[in-house]
Amino acid sequence: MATPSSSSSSAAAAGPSSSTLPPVPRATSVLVIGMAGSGKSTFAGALSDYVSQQAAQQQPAAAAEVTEETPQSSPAYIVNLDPAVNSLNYEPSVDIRDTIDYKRVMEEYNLGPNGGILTSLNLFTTKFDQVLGILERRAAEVDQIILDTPGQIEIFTWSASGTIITDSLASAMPTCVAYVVDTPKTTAPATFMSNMLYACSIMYKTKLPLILVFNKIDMQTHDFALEWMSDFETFQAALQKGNATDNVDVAGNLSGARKSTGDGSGSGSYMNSLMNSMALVLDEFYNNIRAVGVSSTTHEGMSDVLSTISAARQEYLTEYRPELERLRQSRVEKENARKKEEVRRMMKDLRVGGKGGNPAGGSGGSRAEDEDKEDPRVTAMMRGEEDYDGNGTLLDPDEEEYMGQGAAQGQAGQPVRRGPGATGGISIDDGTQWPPAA
Ligand SMILES: Nc1nc2c(ncn2[C@@H]2O[C@H](COP(=O)(O)OP(=O)(O)O)[C@@H](O)[C@H]2O)c(=O)[nH]1
Ligand SMILES: [Mg+2]
Repeated sequence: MATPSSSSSSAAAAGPSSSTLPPVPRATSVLVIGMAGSGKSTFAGALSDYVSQQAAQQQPAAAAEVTEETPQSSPAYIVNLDPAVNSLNYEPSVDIRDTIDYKRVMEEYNLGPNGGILTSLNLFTTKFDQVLGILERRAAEVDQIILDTPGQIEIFTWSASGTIITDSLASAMPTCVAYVVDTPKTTAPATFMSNMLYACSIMYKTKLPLILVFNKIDMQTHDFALEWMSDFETFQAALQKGNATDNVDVAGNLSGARKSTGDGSGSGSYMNSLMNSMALVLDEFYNNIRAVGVSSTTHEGMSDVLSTISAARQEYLTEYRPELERLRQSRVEKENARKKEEVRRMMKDLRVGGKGGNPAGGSGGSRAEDEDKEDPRVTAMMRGEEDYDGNGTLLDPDEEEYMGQGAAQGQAGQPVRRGPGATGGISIDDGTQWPPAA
């Protein structure tokens, strides 16, 4: 299992200076995702408070005096993406509820609660470019941009709007996912496994660094979870003690509640053998994942969360961003090649006189042969070379004069008179010539 590290971002990790991506900003954005009631909003507020407290403590007294006159930027910026939440324990900087009235969406579109959240999120996503503009500006001033997502986890993770929000955020700044787990409700192997599978699928879908945040450790220590993740046999032992849906005790030492049903009866059940196999599959995931325990109410473990976000930022810079850069580069190259090919085809279709393709003058070569030859004038134009001496003026072919580069009787780039006696012509695609030969 990856452990928290306090490494910070470096310019070198940000990639080459010829990057097609915007420069790496100061902020790291943290997408807070998790099941309903796991404590996402409480965690988002607590993280913001903690970051602010840390910043205030680190600020020297002299600097504090200056800030009384000139307001300093806040070290965290929170975005609420849950349209259905009633009250929040923090003051969001951007709130989806300011733009979208979730209840009206439900009424207007005749939807239930889940459909209402999904449609609200879709409507909000149509404005997300504006939100992203704000976040990009803020990213230069704050350390963290925290995004609190709707309780219905699948609405955010598997909807088009969730994907658009995640991808556009991740291409604008270092981004990681904080997957919040309700630790007291995860002590049964089955619920633990279900949470891990969810986290795993989110990690592979977003391809972003993921942090497992075991929340509410003031109620239940997360040691059992760390043990299950690091040692497959302890998870197997927990399964042997009873049904996969039974909880371990509050101390997390696998005796107590689970032991009371532990006559070995659970070990042979379908559920238990499924859990066993799943745990083996997830072994690789556990090796690449960062896990921290935190209490969003007491702030216990918050410093670990911060250092883990730092490590996740580093991972983004060394793994996600270069891949993003590569994809963007290849898209640009493909687009350039497509444009080049289009120009080449267009010039072939509009070939005007000249040695290679003068239909009226007759070159002696076949049309197929001509097509294989690259027209040096087209190549020159696309490269912007000096030897292209057209003046760039587009002339209406119906006008008396048009630009006939290399026309049989004209010099390259010289206007050629069309009409009786003109030898230039425009070859059109079906092999006929215009104007038709007399
Ligand atoms: N004891 C304890 N309760 C918490 C903690 N974090 C959240 N809660 C409670 O869990 C409930 C759900 O929290 P909320 O943030 O609304 O969850 P969300 O639906 O995931 O956003 C609330 O009653 C919170 O007070 C924590 O760390 N410790
Ligand atoms: Mg919430």
